[in-house]
Amino acid sequence: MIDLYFWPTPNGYKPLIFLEESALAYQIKPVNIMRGDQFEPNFLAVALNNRIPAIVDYAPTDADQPFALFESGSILIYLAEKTGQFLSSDLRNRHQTIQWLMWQMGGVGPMMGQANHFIQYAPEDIPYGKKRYGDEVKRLFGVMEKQLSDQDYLTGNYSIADMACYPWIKFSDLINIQLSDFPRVAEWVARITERPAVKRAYEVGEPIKGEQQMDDEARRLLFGVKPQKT
Ligand SMILES: N[C@@H](CCC(=O)N[C@@H](CS)C(=O)NCC(=O)O)C(=O)O
Repeated sequence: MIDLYFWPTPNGYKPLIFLEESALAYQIKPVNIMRGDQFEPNFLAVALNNRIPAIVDYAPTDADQPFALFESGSILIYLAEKTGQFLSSDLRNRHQTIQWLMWQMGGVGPMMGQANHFIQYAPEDIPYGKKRYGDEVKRLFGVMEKQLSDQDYLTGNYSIADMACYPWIKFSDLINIQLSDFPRVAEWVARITERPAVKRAYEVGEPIKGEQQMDDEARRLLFGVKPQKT
């Protein structure tokens, strides 16, 4: 059994998609990051970095003691190695997949996160931030468009690199990126959206948010922004 510490955000969906794609038994432990659950001692004992996602594997292959991990990329590699799925054993393909996974972890995720922050959440309008991160995201989409020009997935077969990119790339409209400007990326999004396991992941994940909104308390917890006086 694997416990997945989860909130329905792009990083949260990466391991949830893997778990739905594989036959691994798992249960979700919701961590409401808009109410400060990420700072609770029982979560910090699993994920010192106070960020979701994290997992605890109660049946690791090496020993009886449970094994905890945070960082979505490391979780995906761990799950791929545990199951032998979605990460090739061929040396070149394996490392190309890890390369694109790192590209997501170091590029797409942080840059889209910052673009989203300046466009949706910054308490004041900062055109420089919007342009800097928006331009970088467009560059990354262009790179992805080239990589997908002659193949359906980032490194040939559907892999953990695709699982890492998909939950971010699919919300491009929120940061004013037109997917129609990147037709091969748009086809790739549509292809992955149709996967039954991906559909199940969002059916499982979305209801966990319930009525939770991005309110003053969430802004304070996530961005250190003081509530605005009315
Ligand atoms: N590099 C980390 C990023 C994790 C991350 O930023 N998680 C966000 C949700 S997408 C979070 O937990 N935020 C809580 C906070 O900022 O306090 C990963 O890929 O796992």
